[in-house]
Amino acid sequence: MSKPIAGGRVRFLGAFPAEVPLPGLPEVAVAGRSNVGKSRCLNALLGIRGVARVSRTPGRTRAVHLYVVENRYVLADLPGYGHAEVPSAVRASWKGLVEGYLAGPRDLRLVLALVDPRRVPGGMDGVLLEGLRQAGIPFLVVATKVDRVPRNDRIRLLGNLVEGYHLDPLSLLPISSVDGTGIEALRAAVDAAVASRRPRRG
Ligand SMILES: Nc1nc2c(ncn2[C@@H]2O[C@H](COP(=O)(O)OP(=O)(O)OP(=O)(O)O)[C@@H](O)[C@H]2O)c(=O)[nH]1
Ligand SMILES: [Mg+2]
Repeated sequence: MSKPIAGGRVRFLGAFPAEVPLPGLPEVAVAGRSNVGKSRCLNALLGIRGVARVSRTPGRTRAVHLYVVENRYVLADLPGYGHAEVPSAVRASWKGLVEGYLAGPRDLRLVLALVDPRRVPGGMDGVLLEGLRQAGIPFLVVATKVDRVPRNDRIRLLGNLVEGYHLDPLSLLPISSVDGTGIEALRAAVDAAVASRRPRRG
C-alpha cells in the first residue's frame, strides 16, 4: 500500500528500517548527517510542503523512506548519521542499513550527499564520499543551509569543501531550502540523472 501525496504526483512507499525493496524505477538517494537538512531539501526539491517529516530532534529518521515521484523515479531519504547521542547499537544498524541500500542491485542514478558548509570537511561525510567514489556511484555534494552563511564567507567555505573532498567544482551545489537558492539547479541535476540512460557495455 502506498500513500498518495500532492494530488498523486508523489507516493509514499513506506519507511523501511531493514530490507529496502527494489522498486523497479531509477533511484536518487539523499544522504548526510543528522540534521543537515535532508528532509527539508527533499520537500523543496519536490516543491511540496511536508512530504518528508522535518525533525527538530536529530537522528529521528532511522529508516529509509521511499517516495515515488511522478512514476518516473524513486527518491530515497536515507537515515542521517553522526549524531553523538545515537547509541552505538543504533549506529551499527544505521551503517548496515545504508551500506546494504547502497550495495543493493538498484538502478541508483545519483546520491545527493548533503554537507553543512560550516563544518570542517572530514568525518563521516568524508567516509560517505570515499565509499561512493569507490563504488562508482555518481554523487553531487549539496552544501545546505547557505542562507545561514554570510555572503562574504560563502566562496571560502565552498572552496574548503572542493579542496577537502577533492571535488570537481561542478559536483558541488550550494542550496537553501529556506530561500530557494540552488533548488532549481538541484531539480535539473536530478531530472538529468533520472533521464540519462544507464551506461551500456561495449
Ligand atoms: N536555515 C535553514 N535551516 C534549514 C534548512 N534546511 C533545513 N533546515 C533546518 O534544519 C533542521 C533539520 O532539518 P531536516 O530536514 O529535518 O534534517 P534531516 O537531515 O532530515 O535530519 P534527520 O532526518 O534527523 O537526519 C530543521 O530545523 C530545518 O528547519 C535550510 O536550508 N536553511
Ligand atoms: Mg530527515
